[in-house]
Amino acid sequence: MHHSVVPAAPKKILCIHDLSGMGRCSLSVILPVLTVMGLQPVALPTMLLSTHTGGLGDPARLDTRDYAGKALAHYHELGVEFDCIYSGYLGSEAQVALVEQAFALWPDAHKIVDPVMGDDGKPYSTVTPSLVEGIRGLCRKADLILPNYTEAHLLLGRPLDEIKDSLEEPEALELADALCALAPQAVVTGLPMGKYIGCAGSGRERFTLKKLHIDRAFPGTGDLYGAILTGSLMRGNALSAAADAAAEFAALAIQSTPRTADTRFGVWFEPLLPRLCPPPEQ
Ligand code: PXL
Repeated sequence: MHHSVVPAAPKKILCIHDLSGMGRCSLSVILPVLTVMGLQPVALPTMLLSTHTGGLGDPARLDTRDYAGKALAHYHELGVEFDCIYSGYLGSEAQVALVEQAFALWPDAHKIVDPVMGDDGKPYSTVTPSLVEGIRGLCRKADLILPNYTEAHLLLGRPLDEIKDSLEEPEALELADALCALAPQAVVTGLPMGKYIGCAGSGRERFTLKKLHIDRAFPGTGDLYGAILTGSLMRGNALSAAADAAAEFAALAIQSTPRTADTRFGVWFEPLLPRLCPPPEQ
């Protein structure tokens, strides 16, 4: 006799990010990653752009402000329960309010905020002081925040000219600990640590990771990292294991991108996606 076992429904993750058609960042990276990890991403694009804003000229843009609030209301009316809400690039304070609205509608969801605001010691062109303040407020409502080194400084109100070329391990941990004044858990990425790029975590689990020698920078690797970390957490892993998996995959994607490739178009992660599939059930 066969016993049919009904599989558990894939966990649903509300992804509030922009959709940049080309350039391998935000939703165009997050959706395939979470899907191959066996999760159900629900895309709430905050903005449509032809490309990201990192060096490909002036992209065509469409703000989804009239759409996004209605989409949230629709999901709520359908009785959808989200296991996680994961936010990223937000183009305006209105989009910060949209994420706050989602947090209020689904208070039990695990709330992950990637405070996308800048890189390399510089804020992105769309980032104003009041947007930084709004995103800091959003971080205070999150369970976990994922700033890079530049964003950590912006969140903590530390001057950007204090950004160093290389950090020692205690300095990396101090930064992660300081971020826990905002949210119960924090992972700070992209820390220059000698010939390594480090990530430091604080909160319930304190850890540092030193990564392989990464000598090229690409747009979208923070989104790749955040998506894998989020997916791994939703699959039941501890934060340190999730952060490890994310760093390893991001490093591999960088190493797998030919040196001749135009970095503005992002890392060639697509052939590596099968590695993120969960092992088959026995
Ligand atoms: O990966 C971060 C990101 C996301 N979305 C847009 C961006 C960037 C970084 O430049 O421009 C539109």
